[in-house]
Order: sequence, then structure tokens, then C-alpha cells
Amino acid sequence: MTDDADSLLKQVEQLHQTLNYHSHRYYVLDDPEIPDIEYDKLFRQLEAIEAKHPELISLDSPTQRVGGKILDGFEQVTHTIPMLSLSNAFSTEEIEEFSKRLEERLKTNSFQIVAEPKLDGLAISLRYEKGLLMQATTRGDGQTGEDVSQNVRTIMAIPLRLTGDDYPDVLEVRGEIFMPKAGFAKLNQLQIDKGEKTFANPRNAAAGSLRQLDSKIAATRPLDMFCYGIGSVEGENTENPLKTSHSQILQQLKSWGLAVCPEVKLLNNWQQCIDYYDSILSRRADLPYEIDGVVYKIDSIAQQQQAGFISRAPRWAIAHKFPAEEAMTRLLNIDVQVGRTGALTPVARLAPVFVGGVTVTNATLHNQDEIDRKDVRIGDMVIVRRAGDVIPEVVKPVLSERPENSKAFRMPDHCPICHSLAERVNDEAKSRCTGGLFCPAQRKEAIKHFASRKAMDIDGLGDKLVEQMVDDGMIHTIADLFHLSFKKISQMERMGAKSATNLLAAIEASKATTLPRFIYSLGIREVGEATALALANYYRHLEAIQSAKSEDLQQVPDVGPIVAHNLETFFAQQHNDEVIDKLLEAGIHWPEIIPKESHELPLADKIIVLTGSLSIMNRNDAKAELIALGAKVSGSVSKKTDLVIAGEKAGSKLKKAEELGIEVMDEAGMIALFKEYNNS
Ligand code: D41
Repeated sequence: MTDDADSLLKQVEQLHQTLNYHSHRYYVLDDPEIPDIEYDKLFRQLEAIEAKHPELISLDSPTQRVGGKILDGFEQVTHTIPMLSLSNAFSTEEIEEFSKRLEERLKTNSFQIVAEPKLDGLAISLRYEKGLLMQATTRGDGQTGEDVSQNVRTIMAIPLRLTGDDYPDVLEVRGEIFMPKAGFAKLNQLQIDKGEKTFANPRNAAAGSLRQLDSKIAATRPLDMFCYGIGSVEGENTENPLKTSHSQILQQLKSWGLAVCPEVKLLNNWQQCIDYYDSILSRRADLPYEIDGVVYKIDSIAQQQQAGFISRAPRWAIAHKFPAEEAMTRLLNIDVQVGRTGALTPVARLAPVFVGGVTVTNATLHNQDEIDRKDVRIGDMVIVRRAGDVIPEVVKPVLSERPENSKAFRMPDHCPICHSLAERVNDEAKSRCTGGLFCPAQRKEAIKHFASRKAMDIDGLGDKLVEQMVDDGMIHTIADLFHLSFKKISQMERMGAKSATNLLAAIEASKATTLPRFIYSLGIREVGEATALALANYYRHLEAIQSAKSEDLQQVPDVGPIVAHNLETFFAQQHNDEVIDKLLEAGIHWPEIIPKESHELPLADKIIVLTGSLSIMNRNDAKAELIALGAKVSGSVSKKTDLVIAGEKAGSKLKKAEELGIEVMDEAGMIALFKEYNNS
């Protein structure tokens, strides 16, 4: 070999090493060291050399992940050591029985246990020979699987060459290939954009990707892998620590550059396993990948061997499954509910079904478009999903079980409660009852809102009580609350004399309020607390707001055309005016608002920037409140900025503020500020 060729080969090997080091940092450790663009530069250097000197291209070159022919099908491969299955447990009791059996068999109650999340993907076996990835085989039936090497080579978390030099001549690594939730969402969006079929879940998407005959397509799919064990081990370096414990095997796999799930824990007893299960279950929705349970494995290999196998499953491991998030049940009916602002929502009434750990009988169907898109019909068997604490949802019908003569569901064109016309305006997804406060359903919601803490704050007047009062005809409008008698209230179900007295006192006390609270309590669409405050400060008198025209209303900070229109329409309705008159006659009052020149406002002329995401307040409300207090809210940080309010995940703006030495406050600080100024 000439000197030149020698140095070129060295350069290529150096590039392999550097590129492998950085993709390991990026894809396995999730801790990149250099920007993507620097990686790309190195990658292109290698590509350039390989283009000129094809003889230097090796099987494990980082450029050789995608390529090869489009296949006709996949070769069958028999596993040298079968891939076992896992027995399942669905309750703590079943885990207790499992542990008792093990204690008897092993004649000890002292063992360490490794707990791992149970990834919802596909089991795979990777065969490394002399450190090079030679074959990747799906689990198949555990005996025979399919050679999906070409597709697996495109998965960046899987090294084409192991690192270090202490690996055995032959090493089979077993693990789970999966598609992270974020990548799944992106892929499905892409499918929608292309007008192609979406995947039902990340597991199906991962399976579909692994079974692509063209590895160029597989390469575009965001697949990932965690390793959880080993198969065949041959040749040199087969002794310790691969033979001592499961935790050491995982440690060893990590040292060779393979990825192991970061949630894996070594535990000392079964109670710790149950605690682990609870903790992982509570974080299930926040994990970046789908899991369907956790797996417990006896750590000691000696104890594993003592425990042995039963049919195809080890006696030393068990999957502790989470409650399923999806189940199938019958859609008995679709009811239409009416909200405070008249929005009509279709609600699925279901035959009771256990899903996501609870019995579900109702699920939302959102609106007509959703029903059409999913094509769900009354009488269908449907898939219901309840993930975490999210409201249960109907995913889709099971078309093969659709009853004959079923008809598509149409939202009614009249309110199911008051029979007023229901309209769909301005491209809104939901239709609305136009009955306003004539509609008992809207009335109930309006009264609940009126009594709520941030509105008139009537202590003890809860939702159930309001519903009962409206149903019994005791009250028709919010004004009627102020004419309730002790006799009437104390005659209600579950109402004693004491509660009745307390409720009357609370109603009386609520009469002393503030103008912003009063405006907010009227429940005008999209008039939240901050808008109510801005309106009160701007007009100072209720009559001025009542008679203001849309154009004038838009002079108020943060009131746009939609809110202005809502206000004008609300006050233009005679029955709303009548209710307001009655409320004032009943004695509702508030202190006069002392006019403040704009420079007297507490945040007068302060330039404030809101950045990051707020978790307690709605961003628009926060902005409106800042403006109402006199601040100017700006979108960018400069030397002129007085204050930066930084929510969660604040980025470059927060950094700039710190660099410029500008005062920074978090969301809690901002809310404390609002409290302080609004009480003064
Ligand atoms: O995360 C998983 N899906 C997972 C699957 C895991 N963490 N550990 C596993 N361990 C085994 C044994 C103990 C049998 C080696 C498994 C599986 N098996 C498994 N995956 C598919 C079938 C069996």
C-alpha cells in the first residue's frame, strides 16, 4: 500500500469513528455534542472520499445505512436460540402469586429484580459478528422470523459496528423496535398531507415500516430501539459479566454502544416493583414512546437458571400490564348537550366498558364534522379510547359489525332543550342554539357561571343545586336568585334550615361586588375576566358599556371585532337588559371607579414582553390584563423593555433579557402582581 493510500484509509477510519461517536451521542444518549450542520460536513467529507475511492467503502461505513436492492420479500430465518414469550399479569394479586411461586422454587425470598417499561413495538434480534451488524431478524413466532436487515440498518440508534474491543465473536442482541410518539404524529400528518392512509398507532406504524421492501422508505420512518437481552453468544469474551446478572448484561450492551431504556431500574423487592409500576403508569402519557406495562426480571442469571421455563416463557420474568387504553363497545345513542354559550355537543352513550382503568359510559364526539369523518353511527360497535385523564373518545366504528339499515347521524337543526333554531356560523365547528337565556340548558350554565368564584362568588351555590332549582322552576334567570325565600330553599331535597340560611346570607353578601366582576358574571361570549376589567376601566359605568357601539368598543385595549360584536349583540337583546335591570333593583352594587389618567395606572408606559408558555393563565387574558393596567405589551426584547414575563420553556427572548440585564418574572410573579394591583 502506498503512503497516500495508507493515509486516506486512516482518514476514512477516523471519519467513521467520529461520525459513529456523534450519532451515538445524538441517537442513543440523546445528548448531542455538535450541531447537526457540523455532523453533515463530516458526513459529506466521507461521501466525497468514497465517491473517488469506492474500494474504501466498507459495510459498516456510516454512509451505508440506506441502499441495496428493492426486495421481493423477506427471507425466513430460524433463530439460533428461540425468542421467548412473556407471561402476563393484570393485577397486583397476580404479581404476588408470581413472586410466591418464585420464592418456593428458589427457596429464598431475597432476590434483586430489574424493572423495565414494556415498550409497545416489535421484538427483534440483531446478530453482530466480530462487532459488525450482520443480520436483523423479527421475532416471528419465536422460532423463525424474517430478515429485515436492510430496514434495520437505517435505524440510527442501532450501531452498524459495536464500540470497544471486548465483545464476543458472535453476539445476538434482543430488544424492541418502536416509533416514538412525536415521530408517529409527524408521520401521520405527512400521510394526511399526501392523501394516504394514516396508521392506527405507533406500533402498527413501526411494523409497517419494518416490512417495507424498499429500505429508502424505511429510512424516512422515525424508528428507534431499546435492547433488553441477549441471544446466542459465541467465541472469545463470552464469560463475565454476561453470565452474572441481567443488569450487568444491560450495562455491557450500553458500553458497546447499544441503547437501553433509561427508565430501567434495579430493585430489591416486590413492593418496590409495585411502586415502580405506579410511578411509570402515572408518567405514561409523558413518556416519549408508547408502553403497555412494565416487565420484572430476576436479576441473577444463576437464579434465572434455577427458575427455568414453562413452555415458551421464562419463569423468572413477567409482564405487569397496564389497563388497556382502548376497548370495544356498543354505541347505544348520541345525545346532544347544550353548553353555556349554546354550543351543541354530540355525546356518545355507550354500553358500559372498562377502559383506561375505569368504566366508561359516555364519550365525546366533538361535532358533526368529526362524526362524518369517522363515520360513526348509532348502533355501531365502536373503539373507545381513554388515555390518562383525557376525556374518553370514540376512535372509530368496527365496520364489519355494523348493523343493517344504520343511518348516518345528523346534528339537529333545533336545540334539543328549547327547540330554538340551531345555527352554524362563521365556519365554527359547532352549531349553537339561538335561544339565548330562553333556553333552560343555557340558563343553567349561565347561572352556574354567574355564581362561580371568579364571578359573583356565591358560596354554597353549586352546580347540582342550580340544576335542581331550574328544573323545579324556582329560578328562570340569574335575577331570580335574589328573590328566593327561606321557605322555598329549605324545602329542597337535602337542604336543612342551616344550609338554607347560609345560602341566603351568601346571596346577600354577593350583592356587594365590583363592576369588572359583574360584567364577567354576565357570561358574554369571549368576555373573560381581563376583558371585563379593561371594559370597566375604560367606560367606568355600566350604562356606557351597554350603549357602546362595536366601533367604539374596539377602542378598549385588547377588544377586537369579534368581542365587540358579542358585546353589542348581548346588550341589544331586550331580555338581557331586563335581567340587568332586575339585578340592579335587587341591590347589586359596586364602588365607583375613580377615573385614572392613563399615566396613573400601575404599569403605565411600562414595556413588557410575554414569552414561553403559561400554564395557569390563558395568554390572551394575561396580555389583556397587562394592557388594562397600563402596560404596553411588545413582542420582542430590546434595551427599552422594562420587564420580561417568562413562562415555561422560554427560549431566546429570556436569554436576551438576561444578557441585557432586564428584570424577569415568572408566571406566578405575574399573577401575584395582578392580585396586588386589582385589590388596590
Ligand atoms: O419492552 C419490551 N417489550 C420487552 C419485551 C422487554 N422490556 N423485555 C422483554 N423480555 C423478554 C424476555 C424476558 C422473554 C427475554 C420482552 C420480551 N421478552 C418479549 N417481547 C416480545 C415477546 C417477548
